Amino acid sequence: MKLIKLKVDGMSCDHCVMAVTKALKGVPGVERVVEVSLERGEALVEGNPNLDALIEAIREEGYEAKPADA
Ligand SMILES: [Cu+2]
Repeated sequence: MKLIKLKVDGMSCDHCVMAVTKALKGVPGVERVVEVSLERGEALVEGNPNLDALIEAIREEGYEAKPADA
């Protein structure tokens, strides 16, 4: 189990936050979506998901994502 932080670009309202949260919850290996922050443009996920799968799930909702430390 680990924490994974992503930078998420393009979120502009609470609906975006909900869409990203729901997308992340649907990725295999995600135990918990700790936080999706509109203000910081970040998402924090706990579990053992594939990083590319997380990014792809966010892209499918129409937002851009990358690892926060990249
Ligand atoms: Cu929105």
